[in-house]
Amino acid sequence: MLEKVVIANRGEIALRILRACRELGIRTVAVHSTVDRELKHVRLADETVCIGPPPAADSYLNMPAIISAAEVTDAVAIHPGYGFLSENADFAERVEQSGFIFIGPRPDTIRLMGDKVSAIRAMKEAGVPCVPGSDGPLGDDDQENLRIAHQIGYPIIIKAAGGGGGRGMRVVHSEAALLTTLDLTRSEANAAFGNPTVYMEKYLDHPRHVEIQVLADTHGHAIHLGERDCSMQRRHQKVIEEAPAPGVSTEQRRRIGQLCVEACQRIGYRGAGTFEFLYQDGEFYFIEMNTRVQVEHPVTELITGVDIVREQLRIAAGEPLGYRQDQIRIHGHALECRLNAEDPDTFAPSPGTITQYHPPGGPGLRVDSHLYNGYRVPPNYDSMIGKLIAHGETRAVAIARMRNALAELVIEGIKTNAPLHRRILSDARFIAGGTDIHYLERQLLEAH
Ligand code: MV4
Repeated sequence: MLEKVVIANRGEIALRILRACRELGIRTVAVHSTVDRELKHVRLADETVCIGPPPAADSYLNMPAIISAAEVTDAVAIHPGYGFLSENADFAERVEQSGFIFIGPRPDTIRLMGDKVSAIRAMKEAGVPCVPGSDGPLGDDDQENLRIAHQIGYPIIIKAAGGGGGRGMRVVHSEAALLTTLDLTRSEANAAFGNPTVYMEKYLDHPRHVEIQVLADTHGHAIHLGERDCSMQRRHQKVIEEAPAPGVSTEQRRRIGQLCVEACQRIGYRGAGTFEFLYQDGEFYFIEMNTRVQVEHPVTELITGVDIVREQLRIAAGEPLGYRQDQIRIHGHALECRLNAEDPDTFAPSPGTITQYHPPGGPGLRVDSHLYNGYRVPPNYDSMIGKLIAHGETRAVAIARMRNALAELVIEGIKTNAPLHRRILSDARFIAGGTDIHYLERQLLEAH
């Protein structure tokens, strides 16, 4: 097994990685900014290295500082978590060139998936269903672009190859608006990502966001762990995730999961990954691939019993996957509520000191959080302060357990979005299941 791992992240995911390392007997190095000395995982780590001042650009995004921390502590590997440098191909490359193991896919795979045009091309070639579209980047021939859009049929969506996660896209409803919107999206993409490349897809107007979790080892084995539904979102920030996705049949899961597994084998994927799909009218359409562990990985862990972070560490150590596909079964249903330090009405960040913290408990409940009484939530980073994850034999049981958990939860000293979660968990259409990506913003928040 790996002897010592640098945890190049903070907050709940750093604690999650630390726990997985401990279970495997791996020593841990917590790297942290000056404002993060009091983080729970920093207190628990075997060694700590301060890597810079609070701004992420000077600490958690500072590649030389993180690699130096691995060098001075004699670590063998670096776990990037999610966000920060987790999907930065140049970082993965520098980690490997410095003689360390990057806990994630090969740098070339990260680069392939970072460019959305090359990601879609690779998946299409592997037989994964994609959204009808331009089949590559758009050129600068106006007539040709009008022809492509006409053939796809309006409405269409223009997306930046360098974008992803909702950045750099625009919907076009008619021919009259196509060329100016194309120009605008191109120049915005160039300014934001240093890459003016754009492509076109049919715009799906009421999809759900359904993603498939995969694991692949360095011996050519890959498995999928079923899907998650992440449709409950606001401004591209997921709020609640669940698994399995309401209405997806066992046979449909087997089919789309197998296509993702075959794609992993074809591209020599390594580690944990997520295939993001739009799911509309019973069909899956690939849009992007995430090459990191995701915030919402626990719902998959609860319904499959597979420890995804442990598998990431085992794969990085060169061990074969601990499971064959026929050993993966879906048990019951799981929900995750992301807890943010924010105003539940205005969504403004609400950093500050936690004066009272009483986490919920009971059967089928998991709390992934670095909070404790007296912890100060700094204003410098993402506002997520933890996750409540509920599991039950059925979706109704998981919902009942989550409602109990939200009723028990006490966090004082800062505002949190717990009241928003309580509202969603008692909404009739959420309870019915299968609401689309627009439901929270267009129905639930509007009506309020
Ligand atoms: C789309 C789409 C509709 N049609 N593509 C936004 C995030 C990025 N990952 C892809 N996104 C979308 N792509 C086509 N062809 C609608 C969205 C979209 C969305 C997707 C997933 C989750 C939330 C979303 C919110 C708004 C738009």
